[in-house]
Amino acid sequence: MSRLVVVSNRVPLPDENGNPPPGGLAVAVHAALRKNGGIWMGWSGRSTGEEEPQGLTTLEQDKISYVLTDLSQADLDEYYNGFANRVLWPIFHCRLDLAEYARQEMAGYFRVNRLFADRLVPMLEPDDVIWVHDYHLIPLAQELRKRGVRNRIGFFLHIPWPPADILTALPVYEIIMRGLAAYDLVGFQTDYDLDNFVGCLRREGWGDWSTPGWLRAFDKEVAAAAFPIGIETGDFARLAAKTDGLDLVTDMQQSLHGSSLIIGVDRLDYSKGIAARIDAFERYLMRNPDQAGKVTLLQVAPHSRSDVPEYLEMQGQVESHCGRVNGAHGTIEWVPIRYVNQSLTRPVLAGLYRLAKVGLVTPLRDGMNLVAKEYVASQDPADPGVLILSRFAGAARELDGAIFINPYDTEQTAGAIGRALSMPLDERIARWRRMMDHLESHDVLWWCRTFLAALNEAPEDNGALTRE
Ligand code: ADQ
Repeated sequence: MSRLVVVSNRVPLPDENGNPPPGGLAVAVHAALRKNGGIWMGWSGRSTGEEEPQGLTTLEQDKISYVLTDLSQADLDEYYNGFANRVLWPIFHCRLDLAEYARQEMAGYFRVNRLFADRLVPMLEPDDVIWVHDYHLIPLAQELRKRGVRNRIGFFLHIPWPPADILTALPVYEIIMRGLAAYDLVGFQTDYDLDNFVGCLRREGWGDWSTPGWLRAFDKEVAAAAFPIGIETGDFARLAAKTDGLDLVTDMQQSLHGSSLIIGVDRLDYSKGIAARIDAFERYLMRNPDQAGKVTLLQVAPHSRSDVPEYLEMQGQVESHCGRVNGAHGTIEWVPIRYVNQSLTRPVLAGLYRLAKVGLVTPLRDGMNLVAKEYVASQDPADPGVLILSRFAGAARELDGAIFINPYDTEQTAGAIGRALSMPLDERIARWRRMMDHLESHDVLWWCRTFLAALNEAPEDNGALTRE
């Protein structure tokens, strides 16, 4: 059986007992790595003042080698904070207004991908299967091919792929497209993302479907499909069912004094639509003055990418929206929005999801959105809450028991909050059951297995044009 080699920007390291850190992706990929042994390579999280940092740490545990490479401060600024998070992230989330393109940062992005390739090549064995994750590392396969690597290489994009009109605003979109076409298998979250990718190929005359599941791209055959990522459904359901004793959840419940809880949980990112969500909640309060004191929104949003200026700006915006709503609608006894930037443990998160009558998941654009799935998996089967879900989250393609909203339509979201809070029990159960059945059969292990099975079926290095 082939060894698995996983490459991602960051590597979720196991604890001292060898347990993977919480998080579906980490758990599933660790399980796959343990099966036949393997390597997980990525950035160490350290940046140094050296121009070419030599630091490479290898940790061995349970048949897995964790290979962690240091980056220079310039690498970090240009590759991570620069091209990945100020160019690719906003463009792939259809926010051209926030994209800050700079040639130097693009050069840093390709330099780090070359560095990853240089460090990976000496560790590879001929039968290894390589799985690269996400937008930070799109050019990696091309770099590996240039170095003579003929192994199967698969890529999974965790974020959306934009329509051609948006992507073509990226000055180097052809290089990015060629980079992706150098893989043997390219996986997207949804069929929409896949269609957008094919649309980009067609628009420029660079390729199209040749047979179902196979694209002809830049005169090379590439397998391409949607592999919607799942969560650890069973674990979330079990955690949520036994959180009664968790102090934080109990305290939260008591502090509500019988009022209904609505929950939002997101990394503090402009793609998540948090400010618009708060506006919609305010709209609901204005339309339903009798609900004052009877409903509370808990918005949990840990800070993220605070080195990127657009994130700092958005943090200020969310804070001011929360302050405005609490000032205008709150009373001495009741704060309408509880806004916290803390990271919570998974048992607490599961308990809070279960406590909440409504899960409010309203991204403006999202590859999948795991919070929507975690909220559903955490519900009490006898008295489940209602998921309100943006039609622009990848999860909307699967969770058909949600109330769908357009997050740009404040009135619609406000109406959905009212509808969710008053939904009869039988309708809540029927909607929840449909979603839970799907999440049980399509959990994160299913996702990992399905992707790797498809990659193993792809013919080895079938590309001639990728090794220019
Ligand atoms: P993210 O943009 O990070 O992921 P999401 O899918 O919602 O978005 O995952 C966030 C994860 O962080 C969830 O597992 C959630 O429980 C956890 N989390 C959020 N806030 C937390 C808090 N305060 N404390 C503890 N945990 C918290 C990217 C893409 C998504 C895609 C995923 C996976 O942007 O679209 O779904 O990758 O492919």
